Amino acid sequence: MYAQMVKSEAANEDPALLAAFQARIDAGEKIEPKEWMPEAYRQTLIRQIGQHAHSEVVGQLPEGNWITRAPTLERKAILLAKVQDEAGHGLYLYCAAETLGVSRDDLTEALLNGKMKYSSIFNYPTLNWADIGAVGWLVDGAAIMNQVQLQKTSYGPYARAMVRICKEESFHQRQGYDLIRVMAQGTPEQRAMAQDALNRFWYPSLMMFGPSDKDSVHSAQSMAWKIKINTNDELRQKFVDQTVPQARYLGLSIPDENLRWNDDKQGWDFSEPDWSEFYEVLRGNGPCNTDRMEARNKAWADGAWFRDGLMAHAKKAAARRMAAE
Ligand code: BYC
Repeated sequence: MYAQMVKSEAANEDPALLAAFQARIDAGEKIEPKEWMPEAYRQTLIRQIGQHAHSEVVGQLPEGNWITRAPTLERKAILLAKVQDEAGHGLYLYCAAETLGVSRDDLTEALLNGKMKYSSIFNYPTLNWADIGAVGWLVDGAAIMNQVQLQKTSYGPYARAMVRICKEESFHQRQGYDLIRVMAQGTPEQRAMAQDALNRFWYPSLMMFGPSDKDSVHSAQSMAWKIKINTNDELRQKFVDQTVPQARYLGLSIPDENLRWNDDKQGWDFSEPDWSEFYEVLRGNGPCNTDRMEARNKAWADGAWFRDGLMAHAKKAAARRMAAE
């Protein structure tokens, strides 16, 4: 339905404007907020940036739950800083989406009423401390693999937001790897926890890149517009190639009996995730979908008085300014 909508809107647009727009994209120019853009380009960006922003905010939930249970003061401070960074990423991304003419409230309401998504990965639980290491190592590792290329995306505000996000994600990935390294080199019980966390987070992390290219609805158009620079499968392959040696260094096993080095492609062959599980999670049937949405709904309801106060203050300040002029 989305693809049909995009096509019918594009059909009403001036072919000369569309061609000039595509020429700018092909020449590697950045598109800025007040410039003409096809409606479908704008809608695609709102969908992707909005989904990305929601992911950053919902992504705080599985980790925030562990701040009070971090085993040392140092780990607590690191986790606190990381979770605060995720909130910041959400804010930069909502700001980037707002430049496309949609309000942050509209985006939040679309998330709460199920019209918008957030990353599938955050519907999996963090059961123990090793999971916090796995989230940093694998989840942030997968996120940064995607986001590095998004620094080159064609929409200026999105590309610029990505620069700072990538710097912070790099710290997030390293702290996760360091945490899991300490556990992998710890007692037999800690080592078993690290392996168990890898076992549970491996396939959900592979799913973060989206469906395989043959099933990806938006990739072709998004790549023609340079919203996406790499396909889902290209990024998934790069992630596997980066992560396998890291796991080996730790003495941990990737839970995939088909994992083999392929000399021809100079990369690893690996098993695809269970795509039926992925689509079930997208339909709202993952282990934590209900909890995550309850937490977001509660936060939105609890914050109503604060949003009302801000609006009342802004109105009074505007009235005072008008009176003074
Ligand atoms: N989860 O045609 P496709 C983080 C949907 S947070 C849910 O390939 P596209 C972090 C897709 O939306 C980082 N849905 O789509 C935070 C589409 O459905 P709709 C999150 C998914 O957009 C806190 C349908 O499947 N990163 O790092 O071309 C703590 C068909 O897919 C997923 C981003 O958001 C998924 N995994 O490509 C720790 C990156 N995959 O909308 C860490 C920005 C696909 O038509 N987003 N779908 O109903 C992207 O790069 C792209 O949107 C994707 C998907 C690669 C994810």
